[in-house]
Order: sequence, then structure tokens, then C-alpha cells
Amino acid sequence: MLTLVNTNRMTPPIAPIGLDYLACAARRQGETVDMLDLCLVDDPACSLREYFAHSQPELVGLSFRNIDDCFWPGAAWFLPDLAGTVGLVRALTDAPIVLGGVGYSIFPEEVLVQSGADFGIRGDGETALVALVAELRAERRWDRVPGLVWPSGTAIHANAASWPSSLAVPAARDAIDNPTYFRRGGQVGLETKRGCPRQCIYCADPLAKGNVARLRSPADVADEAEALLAQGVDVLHLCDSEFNIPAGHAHAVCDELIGRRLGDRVRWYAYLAVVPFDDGLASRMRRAGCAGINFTSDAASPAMLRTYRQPHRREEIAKVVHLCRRHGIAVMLDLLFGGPGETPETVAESIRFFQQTDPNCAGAALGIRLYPGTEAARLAETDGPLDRNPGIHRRYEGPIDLVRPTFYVSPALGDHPARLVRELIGGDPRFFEPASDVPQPAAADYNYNENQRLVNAIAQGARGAYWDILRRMQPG
Ligand code: B12
Repeated sequence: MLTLVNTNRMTPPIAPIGLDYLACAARRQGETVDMLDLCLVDDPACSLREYFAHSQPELVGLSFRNIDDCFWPGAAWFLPDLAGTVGLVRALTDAPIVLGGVGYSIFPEEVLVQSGADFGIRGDGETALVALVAELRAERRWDRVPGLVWPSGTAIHANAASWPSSLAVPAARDAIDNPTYFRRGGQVGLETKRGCPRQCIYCADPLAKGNVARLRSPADVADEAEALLAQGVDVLHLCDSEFNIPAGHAHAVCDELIGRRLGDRVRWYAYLAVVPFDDGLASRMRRAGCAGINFTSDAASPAMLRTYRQPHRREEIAKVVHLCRRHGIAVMLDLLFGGPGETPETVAESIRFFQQTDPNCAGAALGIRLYPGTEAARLAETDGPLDRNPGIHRRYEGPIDLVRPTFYVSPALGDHPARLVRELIGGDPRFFEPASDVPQPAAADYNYNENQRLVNAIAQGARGAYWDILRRMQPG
């Protein structure tokens, strides 16, 4: 018997869809699976004690979705909480403990060591978890478990990441309490693919999901939407890095949803790259139920678009906004201020351009969360070693440790970069502006970590992507 534990307690709560898939896949292989969802209980330690007083699983799997909130100046870090949960589980059961999830997969060795777990699985969990259970029962050949990371003596061994090229993800979605997540979280996730081939210099997705898009069959995606609909969940958020990469698959998924008349029964939101996007895709997405798109636009200054390695030109940003408006799709543009080479002039240039294109809203994030091995981390070092780099923003002392939330803001933005960006936005209500240069309690920002405004709005019936809920609450 296997016990899966969701450790993510952030609010508004996001359904742990990875665990939904894992439990369903393991049950199909004949395993008995218990689910312990610490997000939906009042006292996690008490729930763990009660559970292990009566259950003796062979393996306990903990999911670790977010290692931090990726949001400056929030910079909340969740590894100490995970280590606490591992310690408590260890005290309550002799079963080995395995970790998984995106937060784990970005830093597989560091999180394994610092949390004290026995194993980790980097990448997809469906096949790997069942393979681990099989090895625990038989020869214990850890080298045969995809993505497995494990300590042996003073060394850490790591198999190649578990990124199977053919995706057979179960579509039942019946292992977690999706209706409660819908009621408290306002939308529930659904994947059409995994992995991202784009080159954005700052992104962690290729580290956790691989840099090849691995596609699900459109029929499976539609089956899953129907399974969620049958549970009363009719607002979805796609969990693809970018829905339109590759575009052919996006068209095929939309056709399947339209063919099953799901477009009339569900509303959904997605992240998209600015290119490729055209009238045909916008129209299909709308007919398939798409209510809103968040585009990874990053900047409108040509210099910063080049730095971020975005393949689009700013004219294409204006085009996608226009197409969304024409087809009645709400549109958010995501901006990332403060990358290497950013100056007050490039910030002003981007803001002016976004104001002219007139999206429903624009998220003005400030500061790049640096991940090891990314081009952003390498470029940041051109301002000097990270320990003495004037662009580094962090809330911890001592040597630079990228496992902890560590951000880069171009030093050319001065000592108060958030104030500068806010002044340039000039109170335009379409922007979610950087909160402040220091964290504020109950800040009215668009960090979805402990966002009480969102929690309240959802409790009062708001549904949809969080940006869509928040922008409807913006003054003006
Ligand atoms: C969609 C999405 C959102 C949507 C979620 C919508 C929804 N209803 O689900 C929204 C916009 C709400 C959102 C919010 C946030 N997100 Co987000 N999100 C994503 C995205 C694109 C997909 C996540 C997902 O569900 N994937 C699909 C599931 C099936 O995959 P999975 O969870 O990884 O599970 C698989 C494996 O990891 C593994 N696995 C999972 N658990 C376990 C457990 C065990 C034991 C094992 C063995 C394996 C295993 O097996 C699963 C199946 O193969 C990812 C990036 C990405 N491409 O993954 C970012 C991502 C996870 N988010 C991120 C962040 C930071 C956040 C926020 C904190 C941002 C903020 N400050 O507001 C919030 C947190 C919200 C919350 N309550 O947790 C970061 C996390 C990085 C980090 N440093 O930790 C990511 C990686 C984006 C990024 N590149 O920076 N997010």
C-alpha cells in the first residue's frame, strides 16, 4: 500500500493534480493508494499522527510543488516546512519516503539532502512511482527506476529524469477532492502536454519537465474535462507551459472539445506564447470554451525581448491583444521587469507600448528568480560574482544559495526599483504593479501566495484564472 501526501498549503488552494494522476495510475497497476491531503485539513501534524496510528504503508510519497513563491519581494521559501514534514513522517512510520513535484524536480539533489527523505523522483511520477514500489518489493535495483535520486554513503545517485516521450496520463481525476478545490480555489487544472522547447532565459520549466513538448491525445484531454465536469467543475486552468506550442496540437485539442460540445459547458484559461497565434486559433479557442489567455510577453522593448530570448516582436503583442478582443477572450500580458540590461528607459518603453495595446490587464513582475544552469543566472554574473553583485535581491544571509529564493534586478533601476516601475505605470489600473520594495502585509499585489483578497472573492462565488478575478476587482 502506498500513501500519497499533498504538502502544499498555500491559499487560495490549488488542486494537486500531479497526485490525482499518480494515484489513478498506481491503482490501475493494482496498487492500493491512500491520499492524505494536508491542504484540506486544519492541523497537518495532527492529521499525520492520526493517519499513521492506523496505517502502515510500504511507501510514503510527498509532493513538493513550490520550493518558493517566485515573487519578489515576497520570497517565501518552503523547503524548511518540507523538511519538518519529512521529519514528522519519519517519526511516525518506518516506510521509506519519496519526494516528487516541480519544486522537487528543479533541485533534486539539494532538496533530497536538505529534507532528509530517502528517495526523490525527478520528472513525471506515473510510471516511476510504480517502478519504485516494484523495486522495493524485489531486487531493489534503484538504477531501474526512471528519474530516481537516492543517497548511497556520501554520494547521491541520480538516474536520467523521468520524461517519457509518449504520455499516457489517466483521465479519471477521481483521487483527490476536486469539487472542494473548485469551491475554494475557483478553478481546477488540466494538462494537454508536458515540457517546453522554448529558450526563455529565466524559466524553470525545462528543468522540471524537459525541453521537448510531450503531447497528450486530444481525446484523453476531453475525457478528463468531462470527468471534471461530472464532478461539477466547469472552470479549468490549463497546466501547459504554453498551450500554443506546438500550435497543431492546440488546434487538435480545441477541435476535440468543440466536437464534444464542451465549449458550451466549460470555461478555461491558458498560458500562451505570443507566437504562433492567429485568427484561426483565437476563433477555435473561443469556440472550445477559452475565456482568457495570459501571454508570456515579457517586454515590449526590442532590446529586452532579445535578452529574454523571446522570438516575438512587439507588433505581435499588439496583434494578439487585438485578436483576443475581437473574439471575446480576456487577455493578460505578463511582463518581467529588471532582467539583465534593463534600464529606466526600457521599462518606460515597455509600459508605454503595453498601455497603447490596451490588454484587459498586465502583470508587472519585478525581479528574476535565478535558477542554477539558466542563462539568466549566467548573465547576472556579468555584473560580478553573485555574492557581491549589486543586482542580487534576497532575504537570507551568507553565501549565495540558489536553492533559496534569490532574485536579480538590473542595478540600473536604482535602489528603489519597485517605486520606479510604479511611478512609470502611473496608477494605470490595468497593471498589477510590483507591491513595494519591502513586503507589505496583505499587500494588494498579484502574488497568489496567501492572497486573502482572492480567497474572499472565491468564497463569494468568483471563478476563473486569478488574474481575471483580480482585474475585475481593480478600481476603475
Ligand atoms: C498551471 C500553473 C499554475 C496555475 C495553477 C492552475 C491550476 N488550477 O492548477 C496558477 C496560475 C494558479 C499557478 C499559481 C502558482 N504557481 Co504555478 N505553475 C503552473 C504550471 C504551468 C503547471 C503546474 C501543474 O499543475 N502541472 C501539471 C502537474 C500534473 O504536474 P506536476 O505537479 O509537476 O506533477 C507531476 C510531477 O511533478 C510528479 N509529481 C508530482 N507530485 C509528486 C509526488 C511524488 C511522490 C512523486 C514521486 C512525483 C510527483 O508527477 C506528476 C505527474 O507526472 C507550472 C510550471 C510547469 N510547467 O509545471 C507552474 C509552477 C509550478 N508555478 C510556480 C509558482 C511559483 C506558482 C505560484 C507560487 C506563483 C505565485 N507566487 O503566485 C502560485 C502557487 C499556487 C499554489 N497554490 O500552489 C512555479 C514553481 C517554481 C518554484 N520555484 O517552486 C512553476 C514551476 C512556474 C515557474 N516556471 O516558475 N501556477
